Amino acid sequence: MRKKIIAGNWKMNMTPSESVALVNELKPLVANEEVDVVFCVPAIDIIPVVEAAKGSNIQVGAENMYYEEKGAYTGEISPAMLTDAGVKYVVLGHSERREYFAETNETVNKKMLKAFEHGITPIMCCGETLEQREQGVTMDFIRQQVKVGFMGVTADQAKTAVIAYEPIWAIGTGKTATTEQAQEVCKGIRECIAEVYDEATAEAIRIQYGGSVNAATAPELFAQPDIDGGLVGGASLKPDFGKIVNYK
Ligand code: G2H
Repeated sequence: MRKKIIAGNWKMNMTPSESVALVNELKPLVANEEVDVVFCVPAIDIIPVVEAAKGSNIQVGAENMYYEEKGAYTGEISPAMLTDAGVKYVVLGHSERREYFAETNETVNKKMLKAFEHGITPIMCCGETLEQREQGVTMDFIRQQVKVGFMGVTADQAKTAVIAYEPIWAIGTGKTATTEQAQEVCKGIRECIAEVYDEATAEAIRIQYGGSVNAATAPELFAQPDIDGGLVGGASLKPDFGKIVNYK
């Protein structure tokens, strides 16, 4: 039985002081030990959020990181900086990073390998554009993202990873994929993992759905056999997130 993982992706929204206020507001609302609860927050918010979340079930994630250990990479954050600050998860390859910051399957792969090396669990995002869906190439595109993203990742590492399926056309648009669409792709991703690794790895890996998840859509989405939780943007900044975490 896979434990559900429900992660907030704050994106570029909270200042450090706002982040502390939000954690304090949400802490009692997300106190559900039956699921893994992760707050993925901007780099500058990590330290105050880790501090504010102490003693709660909230685990803290980053929204990105670099794949080098250290050195002359102005503006970047290393994996060791994240672990030292208390980070357990990192979102990699979000479509916004692919679109605005030139992330490719190859750079995502380098970051995946680094994250595992440092004991950080990656939440690797994948998902198709509306055009790709209409052309019928959704699964081909996603399979490529997954295959390249996991290159060199061992089966034991892959078992601990999280994949977030986020159709680009559903991100921040208020247009959630239908439950059937989300389940179909998450199942396809699991089949891809079974091909690359084996059944045991496919059974263990957790696959989230992301894209305008809210308190109304979460229960049906999370009840699907291949959907192991959600990566939640807009609704993770509101008390609604408590309802999503307690979707049952
Ligand atoms: C998709 C999601 C979180 P939202 O990017 O990663 O954001 O729920 O606002 O669509």
